[in-house]
Amino acid sequence: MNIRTLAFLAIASCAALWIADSAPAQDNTVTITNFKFEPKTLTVPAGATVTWENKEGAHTVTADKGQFKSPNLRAGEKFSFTFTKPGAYAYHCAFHGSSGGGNMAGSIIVAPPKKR
Ligand SMILES: [Cu+2]
Repeated sequence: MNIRTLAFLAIASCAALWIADSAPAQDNTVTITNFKFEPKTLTVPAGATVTWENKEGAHTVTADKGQFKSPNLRAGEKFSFTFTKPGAYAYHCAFHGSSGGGNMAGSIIVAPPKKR
C-alpha cells in the first residue's frame, strides 16, 4: 500500500464517519397537497416533531381526539406538533375530511422508545 492509497483511505473513512454522524434525523414531514396528506400514515419515534407543510389550498390538521389542532393553513404555511406519547393519532382536515379517516385524513403512528 503506497502513501497515496493510505491518504485516500484516511480521507474516505473520515468522510464516511462525517456522513454517518451528520445524517439528518428521519424526515418527519407530511405534505398537504391536492386534498390529501402525504404520506397518509407516518411512523415516528416518541419525542419526534412532525411538521405538516401545506402546498396548496386551505386546510387544517385536526386530531380526531383533539390532541392537536392547527389553525387554518394557507398555501405555504406549516404546522408542527411534538409527539411524546406512543400510540396512533388519527387526524383529518376540518374542511375536507372527517374523524375516522373520512376523505382528507391521515395518521401518525408514534412508536415507543427503543430499549437499549
Ligand atoms: Cu383540506
